[in-house]
Amino acid sequence: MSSILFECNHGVAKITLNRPEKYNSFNRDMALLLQKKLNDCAADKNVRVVYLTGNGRAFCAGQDLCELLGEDPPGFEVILAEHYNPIIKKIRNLPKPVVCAVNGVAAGAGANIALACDIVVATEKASFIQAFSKIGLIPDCGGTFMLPRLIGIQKASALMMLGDKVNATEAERIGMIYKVFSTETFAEESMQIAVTLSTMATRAFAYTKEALNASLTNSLEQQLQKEDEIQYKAGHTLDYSEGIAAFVEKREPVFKGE
Ligand code: LHQ
Repeated sequence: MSSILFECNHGVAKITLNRPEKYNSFNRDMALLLQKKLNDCAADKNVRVVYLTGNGRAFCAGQDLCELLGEDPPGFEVILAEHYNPIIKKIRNLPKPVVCAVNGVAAGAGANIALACDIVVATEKASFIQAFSKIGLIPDCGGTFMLPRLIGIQKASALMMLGDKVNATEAERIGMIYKVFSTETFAEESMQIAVTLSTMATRAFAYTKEALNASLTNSLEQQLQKEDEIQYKAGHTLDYSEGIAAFVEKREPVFKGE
């Protein structure tokens, strides 16, 4: 059985982390396969949105700690440079929205991969743990970049040092994630977000991501300049023409992501 399941329906590419007996923790094979699937999603114009989730009780428990003790384990420099950093960069630079549907516990790298996604939703049973401090490591996968920007440096420091478990409701309350859904409706409602996005103006989403990425380090002056440049590009898409035409004609737009 593959460590990553993949299916694509009506523009929604569903990527499922699939090592349930290991809480979908990452070994090298799963990390490289996830990168390949993200590359495929970026290149395939039929894919309009990516929906990332986990199989079983957990979303992802981060690094497979058993792999570190196995025969010929990958070194730390390999794990970050070849496994996790490319995953984070591919998610942030993917010119399409990535919805992360956190179906259970998200710990260590698993938590920070989720937080790198564009829209993060969770089942009420999910939780988020910056587990790194419990094993003497620092938060990676861009966690030290994203988490303080999401919830402020004070809460981020405390969660990273204490390794507290944050339940999904609290994660929503403090702005770590977008929304929590009940166990009964989670699968349907999280997928509905992806389906809705898949019918919208995909290239505008790519430009929105580009602008948001830039905003994380730009001054206001630089950011206004960036918006100026990118809005010009958005204004030359077919979806923009369609959006305007549909408004004037008082009908629903049919966006093709072009
Ligand atoms: C696991 C794991 C796991 C293997 C649960 N590995 N089996 C970067 C730089 C370089 C090196 C290191 O890594 C990194 C990035 C990182 O991600 S570092 C952080 C690594 N992750 C952790 O430290 C989390 C470890 N796991 C846990 O703390 C708990 O398992 C959590 C809080 C996630 C869930 O707790 P419980 O709900 O009580 O479940 P459990 O502990 O009973 O786990 C269920 C099974 O999953 C169990 O297997 P078993 O055969 O006993 O049923 C665990 O061994 C397995 N599992 N996490 N990371």
